[in-house]
Amino acid sequence: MKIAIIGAGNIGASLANLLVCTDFADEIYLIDIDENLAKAKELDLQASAVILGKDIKISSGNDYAKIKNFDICVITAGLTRKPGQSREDLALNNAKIICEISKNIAKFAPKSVNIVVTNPLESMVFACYKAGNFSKNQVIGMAGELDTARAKIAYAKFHNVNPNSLNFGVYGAHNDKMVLDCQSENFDEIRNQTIKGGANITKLAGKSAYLAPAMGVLKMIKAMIKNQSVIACVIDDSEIPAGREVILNKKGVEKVIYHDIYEQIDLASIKRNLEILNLA
Ligand code: TXD
Repeated sequence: MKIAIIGAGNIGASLANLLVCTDFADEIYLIDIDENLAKAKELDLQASAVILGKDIKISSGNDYAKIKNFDICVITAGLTRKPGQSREDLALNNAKIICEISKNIAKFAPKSVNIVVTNPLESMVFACYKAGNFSKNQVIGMAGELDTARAKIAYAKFHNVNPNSLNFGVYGAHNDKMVLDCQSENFDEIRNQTIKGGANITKLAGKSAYLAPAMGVLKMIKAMIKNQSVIACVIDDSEIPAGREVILNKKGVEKVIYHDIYEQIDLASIKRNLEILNLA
């Protein structure tokens, strides 16, 4: 697979390094507005690949013509939350960035599957879909896998079980309205810890989480290749993006798997955020 990573910052570079460890990518192209940063990551990753003896073509720049007919574009470009900022505070600036990037992708890689990571997630997924004029199955957002992992960790602590033995998901929006599909006498605390998972890291490190987000994207790429299910932000017939369980294939979303809990997703608030950005 030929994979472009647009935004060679923390998540983008971490993802690229994960791709070097696996066999999913034959070629990686890193795009960043900061070309020196992208070049530095390119050089670092090339050494990473040689350490493992992997033949992966890794290059970088700001030239969208280089992603002609790429299979996957991962969009991590944009601004991150500063301590105290909400994801929505980022919306206007990041929407402009995502729209510009999506138009460029549509021009050179119109069939690519686009995995959006930039926050606020649902709005950015929708911005990509609209600006690039992509079909619904071509645009997916990564956050549900991360929120689910955080919820499982919180649940496991309260119930003294292995998080990997748990089998529930977190759906809806990647914000304080997310919907946890689990039952517990400690539900409110578990929900609260899940919601605060990102902000805690930002408070400690002064920058947002990036290792687990990159792993979430890797899981999606693996699911595309192996036809597996993941939780992804997708746009359904209601034209509202939200985290749902989906089966992926190399063309993107093969099927949305319905769960009753989706009825609890606050679609109206997601829609309002789209309207504020003039996207709906
Ligand atoms: O679960 C999730 N979806 C998330 C999302 C979890 C954590 C963080 N999440 C969001 O991902 C975060 O709030 C940001 O919106 C993105 C990217 O986070 P990251 O930590 O990777 O940010 P960095 O390190 O600042 O990288 C962003 C890069 C940076 O190098 C900029 O120079 C570049 O984006 N950038 C651009 N590249 C290309 N084109 C344009 N226009 C551009 N603007 C900025």
